[in-house]
Amino acid sequence: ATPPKPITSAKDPRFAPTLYARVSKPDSHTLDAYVRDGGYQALLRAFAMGNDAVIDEVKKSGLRGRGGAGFPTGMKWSFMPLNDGRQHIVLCNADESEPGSFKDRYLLSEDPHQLIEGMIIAGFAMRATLGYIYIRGEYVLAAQRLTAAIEEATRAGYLGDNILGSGFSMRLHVHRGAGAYICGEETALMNSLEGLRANPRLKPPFPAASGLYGLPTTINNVESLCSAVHILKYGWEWHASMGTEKSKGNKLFQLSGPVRRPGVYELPLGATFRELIYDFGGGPTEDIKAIIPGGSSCPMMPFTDDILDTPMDYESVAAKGSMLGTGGVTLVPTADCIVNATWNLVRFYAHESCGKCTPCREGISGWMVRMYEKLVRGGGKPGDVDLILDMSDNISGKSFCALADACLGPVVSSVKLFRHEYDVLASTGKPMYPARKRWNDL
Ligand code: L3W
Repeated sequence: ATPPKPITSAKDPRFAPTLYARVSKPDSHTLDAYVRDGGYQALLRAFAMGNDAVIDEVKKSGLRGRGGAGFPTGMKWSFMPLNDGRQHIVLCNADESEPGSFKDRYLLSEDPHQLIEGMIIAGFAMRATLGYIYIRGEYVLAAQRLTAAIEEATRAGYLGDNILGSGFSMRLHVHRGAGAYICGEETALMNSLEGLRANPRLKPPFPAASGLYGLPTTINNVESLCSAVHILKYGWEWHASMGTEKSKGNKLFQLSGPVRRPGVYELPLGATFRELIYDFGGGPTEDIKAIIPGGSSCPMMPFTDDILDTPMDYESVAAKGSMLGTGGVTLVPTADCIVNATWNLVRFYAHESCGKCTPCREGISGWMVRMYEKLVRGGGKPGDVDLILDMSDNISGKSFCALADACLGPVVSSVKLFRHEYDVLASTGKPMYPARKRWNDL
């Protein structure tokens, strides 16, 4: 297939999305429309190339996991054992629950066949004849459309036995979660899928060695699997020609907060925050003091020219002390009390903690959330802010999974950036910026 022109800048007039190309088009979720738009061609190319060549193609493309961690996808696929005689499994993590992240939702509901094609390609590459899509329970329309799309694809011979005469067979199942953020942690997700309580498991062993039901498993984010379709369709060079030296390709960025045009924007990695917020988002509608760059777990950054001109790639955002994460960019208004806004996030993590390990159960769900409540309700005292930092230090790096550290992202960064707001509230009981109704209503 003729590849769309690679995008090297978000301002490039040739801007042509691939992942979101079909979103909002009539009947985009149906098989007929998908095939009409060139769907399942990538799969034919994958079958023609052979399993190992597909893994090689994804490796060379430079694709990195789009669920937040940015781990090289091709390398992850190559961890699967070869010819071990066991059932191999491909798992799709569609439990999108990170505050500020809402990109997978529309991939799932608007273009389910794109994901199905990505999963078959992944399954073929890794000799996995079984796949599960673990989707967050709240995504009802997406789950319905995905289930219908799997049925359609199976009837048309894209799933099931001997797919398109290739000799490769695969079955896919949709599993709906029941509303817990921790189920997005890959090992907790596997426990949940097995019918157990969603407690994370110890790593290593990593899923490729022992995953779902102890079988070799590879788990990828929705966007990663959809990206694989276009890599196979247009070739690794096309993907590698976009982005930066170490962060290749196009990515879905999400923009929320007080901005004229919030939404999901597909841009090359390395586009700047300024391009996303001003050129695409139309600019903020009120004064902004901070940016959360990649979903709520990623430390807040100040709303300065230096940050606005920072390229949105894994390395550049890390160099500024935060993380690109899922690319969920949230603007924090100046007029919002930062302690109250952070408390909102702390309550989220406290509520979503599985309670398995002490630093998270007692630290985040116990001490941290109570400290914030006390401060916001006006009952704090001057030493409380240092106590928050001390507690954070004691929790950091000591929890069983990343959830507690994820909570510390906004906590520690907001204290560092807006210490004066914390100090005023702790010593006077009054916030510098009175809480807006929407926070209090929660
Ligand atoms: C084999 C090794 N495999 C790592 C695999 C590992 C996993 C992937 C990434 O958390 C982050 C978190 C959130 N041999 C391996 C290996 N792997 N070393 O690579 O692993 P890891 O541990 O770096 O991250 P993780 O546990 O997958 C994901 C951040 O993303 N985040 C998340 C947001 C939430 C959503 C959502 O709701 N959709 O994405 C946002 O920033 O804080 O740090 O597969 O097995 N040696």
